Amino acid sequence: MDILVVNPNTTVSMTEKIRRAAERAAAPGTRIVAVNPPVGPESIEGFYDDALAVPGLLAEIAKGEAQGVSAHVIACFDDTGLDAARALAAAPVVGIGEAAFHAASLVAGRFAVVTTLPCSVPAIELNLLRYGLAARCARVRAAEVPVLALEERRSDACERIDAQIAAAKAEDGAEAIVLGCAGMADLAAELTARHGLPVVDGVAAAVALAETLVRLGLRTSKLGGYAPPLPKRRA
Ligand code: 5HY
Repeated sequence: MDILVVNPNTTVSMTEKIRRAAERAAAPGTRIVAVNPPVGPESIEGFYDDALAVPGLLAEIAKGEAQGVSAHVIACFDDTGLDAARALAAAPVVGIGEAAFHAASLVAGRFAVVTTLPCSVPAIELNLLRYGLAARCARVRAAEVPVLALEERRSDACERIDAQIAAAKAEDGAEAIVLGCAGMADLAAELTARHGLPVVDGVAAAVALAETLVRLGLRTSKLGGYAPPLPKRRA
């Protein structure tokens, strides 16, 4: 099967990091096609960037549909444009945030999310409510790390993420951690080992869930909110 993994921001180094994480998670026989739009914000930090990224994301989803991919993954932790993408697509569309929340809920009673900046927290909290999983999340923490700092080797991003994980265990009763940024995808294994609890990367969780949906023969329902967009002039 072919899975299209879309990084909705325009930072190619992040797309490549996401590609590597997706390929590590993919089962034999699954081909990962990782892309990012040529237009839109270089990183998504908060509601404004999130909205700006949607047109470019949807254009990539449309290309994937035309190519007949088996499933789509939206590789931004806000699940940018997820509902619009599901209305556009016949194939399943999985957001890395939603996937990570469900994976964490299957291995822990309570989890905490560690994301980048405070401006990214409300969108994640709203998604938890929307998905019916807010009761399972003890807290959404910000490590005070800009998204693109995760692309710089010398940044203190890892130390800041470590500190938030330690606090989530000590103060929030977190039994698992969800990494709240696609740019953290390469950190899950070492953080799991260092902190002694499941640390979930949404890219891997989304690829695995997308493969499962394809194997179950499940495609996006075309009734109700995910019905195909009505034909009209969209200037
Ligand atoms: C992400 N932003 O996964 C989100 C994380 C965030 O450009 N890729 C981004 O901070 O909202």
